[in-house]
Amino acid sequence: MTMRQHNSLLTNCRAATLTGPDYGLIEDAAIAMTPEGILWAGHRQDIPAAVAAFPHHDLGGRLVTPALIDCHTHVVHGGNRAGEFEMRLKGATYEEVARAGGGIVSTVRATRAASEEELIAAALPRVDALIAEGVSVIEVKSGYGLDTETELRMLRAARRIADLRPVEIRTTFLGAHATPAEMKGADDAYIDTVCIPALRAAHAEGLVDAVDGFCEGIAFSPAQIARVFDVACALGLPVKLHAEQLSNLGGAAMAARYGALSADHLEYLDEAGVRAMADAGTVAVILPGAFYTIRETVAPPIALFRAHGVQMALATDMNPGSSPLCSLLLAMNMACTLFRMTPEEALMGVTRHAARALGLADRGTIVPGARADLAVWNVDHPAELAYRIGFNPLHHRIIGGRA
Ligand code: DI6
Ligand code: FE
Repeated sequence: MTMRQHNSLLTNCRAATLTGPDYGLIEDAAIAMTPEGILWAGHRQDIPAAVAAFPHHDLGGRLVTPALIDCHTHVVHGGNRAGEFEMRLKGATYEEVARAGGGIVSTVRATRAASEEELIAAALPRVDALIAEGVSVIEVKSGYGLDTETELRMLRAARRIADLRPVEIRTTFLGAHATPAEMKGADDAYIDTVCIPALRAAHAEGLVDAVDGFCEGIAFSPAQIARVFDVACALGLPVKLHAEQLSNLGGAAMAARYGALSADHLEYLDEAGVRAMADAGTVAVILPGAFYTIRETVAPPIALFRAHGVQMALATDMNPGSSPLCSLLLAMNMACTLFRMTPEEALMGVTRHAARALGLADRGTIVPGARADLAVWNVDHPAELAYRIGFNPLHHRIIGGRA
C-alpha cells in the first residue's frame, strides 16, 4: 500500500494552531498530514502543490485544535473514596475520616489488594471519559502502592492501557506520595529503604518516564524529596513535583533547581518561587479539581506566572480523594471561573503547555513536524471549549493522521 493512500488534506476548517496570539487561529484553514505527522498547515488558498493532490477531507467548517493532553492524573488506583466524601458531608472532620481508615491509606489498601487486570479494568472507563473529550495523551502516576511490588504493578497497568486504547500513556513514579501505614512515623526510612529501591526497580523494567513527589507538611520535606530526585537524575529521568498545595515549603524552587519539567498545584507559591520556575523553564501545572474538592481558598498566583513568563499547563489531577475529576473540559472551565485564567490560556494549558510539562516537543501545536493528533469540535469559537459546564462538543479525534 503506497504512502499516498494514508495522506490526507483537511479542508474547510478553522485551525487553532496554538502557535501565536488569539489561539494562532487560521480561518478557512487546510492541514496536510501523513501517518508520520503534520506536513503543512495554513490558509486554504495557500495550499502547496505538493499536497494539493492528497485525498481531501472536508470538515464542514468545524474547529480543529491539537488533541488534548491531561498532564497530571492518578487515573490508575483501586477502590474509591465516596464513603469518606459522604462522611465529610455529614460533618465528620478529616481526623475522624482518617481514624476511620480514610484518606490516601484507604486507597493504598484497595490498590495493594487489586490485581493488574483489576487496576486496568477500573481505570479504563475513566480513560474512556478523557478520550471522549479529545484527549490523546494521559500522564499516569503511581503512588498508591507504597511498596515495590504494588508501585510496579500500577506502572505496568498504566503501560498496558496504551495497548488497549488509542491513547499515549506517559508514566510517572510517585513513590514519594505518602509514608505507608506500616512505616508510620518513619518517613526517612521509607524514602531510603522502599521508595528509592522501588524507583530503581521500576526504571530497570522500563516503566518510568518521569519522577514526582508530594512535598507537603503531611507528606515529605524538600530534603526528603531531593534524595529521590538525586536518584532520578542519576538514572537520567526528568522530575516534576506536587508543590505548595497546602503550604509553602519551597518545594517548587527546589524542583526548579533540578530543572523540573513542572511544579504542580502551587496555590501557596510566592514570587521567589515563581522567579525560580521562570529561570528554570519549569511549567506551572494548575489543578483546579483539587482546589474545588478540598474547598481551598487560596488560588495559585496566575498573575505572577503571567508577569514572569511561566508557562501554565492545566490538568484534572484525577485521583479518588482530593480531585475525583474526570473531565479535562470541566477543568478548563474551573480554571477560568475559579482562577480567572482566560479561555485561550486554558486551551494552551491542555495542549502546548501540557506537552511541555511532559517533555513532549512534537505535541500540543499544529505545525509541520508535530504529531498529527488533532481534535475536531462542533463549536464556532475556541472559547466555547472552556465556556460550557458539563458539555462535550467533540465531533471526532484524528490520531496519527488517520482522518
Ligand atoms: N496531592 C493531592 O491532593 C493528592 N495527592 C497529592 O499529592 C491526594 C490524593 C488522594 O487524596 O488520594
Ligand atoms: Fe496529584
